[in-house]
Amino acid sequence: MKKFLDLGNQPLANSYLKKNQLNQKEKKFRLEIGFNPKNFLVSILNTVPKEKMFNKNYPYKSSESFTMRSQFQKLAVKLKKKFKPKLSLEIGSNDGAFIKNFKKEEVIGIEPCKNLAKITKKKGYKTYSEYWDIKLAKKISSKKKIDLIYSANTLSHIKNISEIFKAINLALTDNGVLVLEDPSLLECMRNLAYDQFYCEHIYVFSTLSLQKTLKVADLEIFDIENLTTHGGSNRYYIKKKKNINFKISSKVKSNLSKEKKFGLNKFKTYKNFANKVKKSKFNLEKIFNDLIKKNKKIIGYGATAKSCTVLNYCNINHKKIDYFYDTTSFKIGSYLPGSKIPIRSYQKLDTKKIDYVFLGAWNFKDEIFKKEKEFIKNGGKFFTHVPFPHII
Ligand code: JHZ
Repeated sequence: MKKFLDLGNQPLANSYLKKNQLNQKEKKFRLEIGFNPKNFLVSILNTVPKEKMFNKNYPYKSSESFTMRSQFQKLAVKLKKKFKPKLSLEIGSNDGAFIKNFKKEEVIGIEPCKNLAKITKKKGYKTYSEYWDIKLAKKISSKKKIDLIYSANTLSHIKNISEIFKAINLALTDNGVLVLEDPSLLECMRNLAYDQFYCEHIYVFSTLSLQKTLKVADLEIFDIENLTTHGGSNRYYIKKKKNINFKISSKVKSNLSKEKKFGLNKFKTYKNFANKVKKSKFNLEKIFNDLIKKNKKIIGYGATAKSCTVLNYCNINHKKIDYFYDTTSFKIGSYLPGSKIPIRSYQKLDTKKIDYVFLGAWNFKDEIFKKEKEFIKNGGKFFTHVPFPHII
């Protein structure tokens, strides 16, 4: 791995602090990012044990956003129509936003975070609260193989990625399909969204890197959809190599050439990105300092895992942002890791109380702006670091 970016000492992104933990020393790790010139994988260099991140206290729920709920619902309808699966499985089923669109006897959830698995189990969905690996794949598919495996924003969180794909190959029927969705490295670089890098995001995949990694597990991409989700994601349709029933779409070739044209196969592209990130930090700090000098009241919107990287990298703490609004019950009343900014229960934005809003959940800008149109109409302002630090 060749290192290209150092985002400093960072706490664990989803380790929100309780009030009584504010004076305790937080565990930090060095967030450095590297590029592997052999298989083009971009990954964080110092990983945190999975049990420290994905456990019974996991705070993120997929169902929190209207955008995500409706996307999962539409996708489930589409996949059922297209592939007619008798048995489906989701790796990282979270609180059930995707699997709830299936009949209970036709879907299995895999969710190692016990607090989330409890939610789907309670609703009657078969859920294994375990980490996905070869052992679990064998256990589940020994009697009946899976026709459709779906995984969104999960496989990029798992270190031993080749084993993960081998386990998928093992569990799938010969005509089975893996649908995989994760942030796109190309969009992350284009948007200068360096906050896609944090402890949980071990990888940010490109088509180039996935193609090479899948090959090791005898799998291959046969179609791709470019999505706007999470600031730009790719949905990959993957099959067994020996399966000739699906034609390889021209989208695969066009995505590969787009990525090559951008230089995702070259180290110097990543060095350029790192230089731009440094400038972005400088300019975001400047926006904060200017607003503070003018005595503006600043709050944050959406206490995301991504925010942890930006806030800690750009030295933004509770002295610069009064509080964050977030709708997630697990997060309310706690404090963002490192920056120690309190998280409050969401209230409609009001220009009588707030001047400027830092958009932590910049990936949900459209949904949030729709909700807050009164605030904007009355002169309230949002600002973000994506694709460059600016007041919107
Ligand atoms: P959101 C998490 O990252 C962690 P985060 C994880 N590693 C990952 O990959 C992605 O999810 C998928 C709040 N919100 O989705 C809810 C409001 O308060 O960008 C969430 O806390 N009001 C698994 O945390 C946060 O913002 C709103 O109107 O970076 C959004 O988090 C909306 C729309 C959201 O993921």
